[in-house]
Amino acid sequence: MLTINKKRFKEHFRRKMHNLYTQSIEEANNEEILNVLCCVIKDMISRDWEGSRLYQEKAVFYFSIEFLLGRQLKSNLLNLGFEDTVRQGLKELGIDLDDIMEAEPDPALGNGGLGRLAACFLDSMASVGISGHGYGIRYKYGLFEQKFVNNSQVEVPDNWLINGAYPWETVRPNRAVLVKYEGNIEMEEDEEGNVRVIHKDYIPVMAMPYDIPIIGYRNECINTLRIWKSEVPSRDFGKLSLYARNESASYEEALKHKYYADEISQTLYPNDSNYAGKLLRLKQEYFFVSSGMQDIFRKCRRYKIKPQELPDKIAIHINDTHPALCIPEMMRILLDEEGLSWDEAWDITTKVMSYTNHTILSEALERWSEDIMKELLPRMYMIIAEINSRYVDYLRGKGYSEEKVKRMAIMYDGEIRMANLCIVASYSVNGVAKLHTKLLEEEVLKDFYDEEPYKFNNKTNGIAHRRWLISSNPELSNLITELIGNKWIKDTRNLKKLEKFVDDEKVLNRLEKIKFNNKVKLAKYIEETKGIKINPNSIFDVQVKRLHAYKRQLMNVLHILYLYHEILDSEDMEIDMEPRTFIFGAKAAPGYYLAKCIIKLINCVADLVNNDPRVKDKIKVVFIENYGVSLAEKIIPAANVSEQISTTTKEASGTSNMKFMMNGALTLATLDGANVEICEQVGKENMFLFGLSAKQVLDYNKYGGYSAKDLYHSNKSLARVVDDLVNGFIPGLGKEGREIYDALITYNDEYFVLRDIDEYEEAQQRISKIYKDKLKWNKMSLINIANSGIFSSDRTINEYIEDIWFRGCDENVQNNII
Ligand code: 26V
Repeated sequence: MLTINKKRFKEHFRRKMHNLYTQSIEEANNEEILNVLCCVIKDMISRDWEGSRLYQEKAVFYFSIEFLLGRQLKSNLLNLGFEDTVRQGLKELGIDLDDIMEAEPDPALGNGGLGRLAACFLDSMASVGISGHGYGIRYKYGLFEQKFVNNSQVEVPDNWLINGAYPWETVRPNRAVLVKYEGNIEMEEDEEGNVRVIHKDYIPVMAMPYDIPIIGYRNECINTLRIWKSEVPSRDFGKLSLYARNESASYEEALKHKYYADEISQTLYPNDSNYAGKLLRLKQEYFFVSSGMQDIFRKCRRYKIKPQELPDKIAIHINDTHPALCIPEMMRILLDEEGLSWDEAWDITTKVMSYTNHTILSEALERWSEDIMKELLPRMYMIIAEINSRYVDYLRGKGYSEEKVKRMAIMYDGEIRMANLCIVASYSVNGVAKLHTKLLEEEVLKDFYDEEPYKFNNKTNGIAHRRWLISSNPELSNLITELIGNKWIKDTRNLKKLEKFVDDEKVLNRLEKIKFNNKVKLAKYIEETKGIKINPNSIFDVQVKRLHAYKRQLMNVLHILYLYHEILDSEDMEIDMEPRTFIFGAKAAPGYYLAKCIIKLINCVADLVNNDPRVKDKIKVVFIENYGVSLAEKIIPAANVSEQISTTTKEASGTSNMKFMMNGALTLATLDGANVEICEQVGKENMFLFGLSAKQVLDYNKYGGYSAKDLYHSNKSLARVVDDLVNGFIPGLGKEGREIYDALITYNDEYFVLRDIDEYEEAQQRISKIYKDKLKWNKMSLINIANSGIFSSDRTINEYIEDIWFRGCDENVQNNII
């Protein structure tokens, strides 16, 4: 076990400050102190980090175009067990650790759920002690910073790198690799008659790896997240100098080449639902896939692992379809570099790849145009075309109708369907919650499930409880340890032991006090940043997640308008309700106009309600700017109500639902995604459910029969809030109101907001009623915490290890079908 000694730590710190900055500690600013502290910690872990890289039983490589890490200092100190000593040591040097923690940048290299899940998985892989590493992109600009100007979202670039660097990273120039774009593929025959594939006249881009240590919880396991930066090849790459395609290229061409290379890792695409088919995005996908695959093969060659041994030695995980090119890239290396036959290469590749699907929204499915693929990545195109042709032959050989062959083909109508490629080439395909997996099997991917049912499995998502409970809610975490001991930290199933305190009023009161303290802290933050005073005794009702029509922030805000009318209508403007604070946090994709209109609506409603004295502070509405990991850590521990109100079937899993539950919030939800499993854990009496069932939604979608207009005409209070969107009732809301009105009424309310809103309102009333009975509320809260253990990502990762990565492929897959 790594240990730390305060005296030596202080000496090390002082020395490092001098070495890096030739200055004393007193002269340093917080950023410099942070940098020195990170260097000291990296020094301390260097031996374990080196050791973890040595070849273990089997290594997992998790490819993801996003890793939404969040700040690392607190979590690293927690996992190392160094926090107290470092805090004390720094204090003696006149430094407050909390100030340094606040100075750390929050790398926002992801959009939302998918990227955050990848980060939780890294944490859990290290903490359960497997050799599991991430491959991704080192975007110069992460997800934009959100500002509100006149109540609308404005995007500001996220310049997260301080002077071009990140304190936790180590650049490894000797591990740089070359990624080849465009050019021509030629076949050449050597003297022995072997055909060799040669890629000519390509554009070379250098991928420079930056390593971030991923520290396991008190177990000496340190894995690596390797993210790649694109650069123009340096002269070290021999012939591949600046003047790539031809040595006599002009200065202008050289500059063009530099722009071409730099652009690739410049920015994260800020979209997480709408597939746009942009060329640069495809360049990004191939960039990190090719670098990662080459890196893996370099490692394997160094350890003298033969290609045939790969399925026993490595597992490659494809996180959504963005890294799908792992499949043809592995084929390329095995065919063109290792000289294997197609059948041998295919056999190995399909025993190594596994794939997770994260959404059933059809607009998010990646389909690349064949023409773009052919032009940009000619060798990838050839290999995909060969996979497709063999697969289509196989399907026809089974006598399937052309309709069915068409649906299942990888290439069709000039497009390459990346999900189909992943399913055909992976030995495992999983969804991220039970309901989602069922929908994949029975609806979205039914043809494939009928064909190879043994490939399909569920892995319900989870969250890193070390970050989302222990480090973000220390008071609650300490109470839990005081009550049931500390075994739950390593195995969260032990949280169940809390149930025996369900009738213990003392414990329940302490739980309430902790929640109250967290609410006071959040209220302070909100007052400081937004100037809005909120009442910590009010119900904190929170919806924080990306803004998307299917997540139905709109239903939440229409309900607030409804309450507002109720207050104004009531006698003496007094209605019998517990005071509420509605808290929102959400970024909209910059090009998603309806989502931006909804942001504006929420902000305008907030102004209206918060500034109307007749409301007498019964309701407050706060939209916290720039929601992200660091803010989530402040907001979630302070929530009483967790809003998980997506249109049933649309939210694959959700993970904030789990974070809220673990922190004692009660869930207001549709039976969508992992909400179903939260319900299985706590029982429907310990949450607030409402809304259409999955079957009802599927039936509406299949057979029609839904009319938003009919609902609007038959329900006066509903019509009133819908009319508010366009009749000037909400000051400052302009054309955005019409846009939302049209989505609801003219375009028939795709996400059934008007269909579910009455039931939602009733569920909200149940909340108000139960909250009055503090004892009952606290009991429910305790039951939620006690049953949240299953949602630790340690559980999820152990399932991936057992059922997928270490088990390898099913014998049915071993006799690969094509
Ligand atoms: C999709 C796309 C589509 C094309 C444009 C760029 C882009 C970028 C990211 C994505 C991924 C969207 C899928 C996603 O984030 N799904 C979320 O995954 C979470 C983790 O499994 C899950 O909890 C959420 O329910 C699901 O929406």
